[in-house]
Amino acid sequence: MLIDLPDAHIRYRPKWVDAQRADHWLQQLSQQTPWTQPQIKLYGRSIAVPRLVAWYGDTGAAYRYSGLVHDPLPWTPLLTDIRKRVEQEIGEPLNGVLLNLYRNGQDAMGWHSDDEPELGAQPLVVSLNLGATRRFDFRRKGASRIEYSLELEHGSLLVMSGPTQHHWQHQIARARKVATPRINLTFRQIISEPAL
Ligand SMILES: O=C(O)CCC(=O)C(=O)O
Ligand SMILES: [Mn+2]
Repeated sequence: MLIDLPDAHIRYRPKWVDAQRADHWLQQLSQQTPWTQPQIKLYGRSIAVPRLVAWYGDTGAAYRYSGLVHDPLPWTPLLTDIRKRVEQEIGEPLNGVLLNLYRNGQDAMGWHSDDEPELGAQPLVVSLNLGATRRFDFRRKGASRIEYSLELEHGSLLVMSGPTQHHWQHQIARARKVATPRINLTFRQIISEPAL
């Protein structure tokens, strides 16, 4: 299903994997991932981001998030398998994946675009959703009104490409009623080393 937003290219595929496989991946990734909680500096203070993360990728695919450059963990057999399936689906290579664990509805991700220079001029971001359904919002850069929202379901795939990151921001807002975890895997293609 194509999401009809101007200046964007966004595709959403509910049930990209069946529930049984999605359950298995969620359980395996919850257990085997060395989750960390990065601290960001805000007005001179250190604040823990409200979620846990892990960055995997090819050697050299260093990625900057939360203001820090992260060296990749080496691909595991499971992540290699998922990566192959995702690459087959979209027909493009992907050399890194950011795993986000939202432990419950208190965990969230603020407004941002995935427009770091190392993602190139037209960033391709392919995100796989496992576990709790969470709402994914879009707003135009420079605006505050939410223009579109999607419920990202267990086993679904969201593909953002083309000009999307130039014109739009996205967020996962807090959700008071959500009591179960969600893992999101955002596959990316790191084109160059980040400028240090
Ligand atoms: O959890 C999500 O669906 C969003 C993750 C995200 O936007 C990111 O990792 O850049
Ligand atoms: Mn993002």
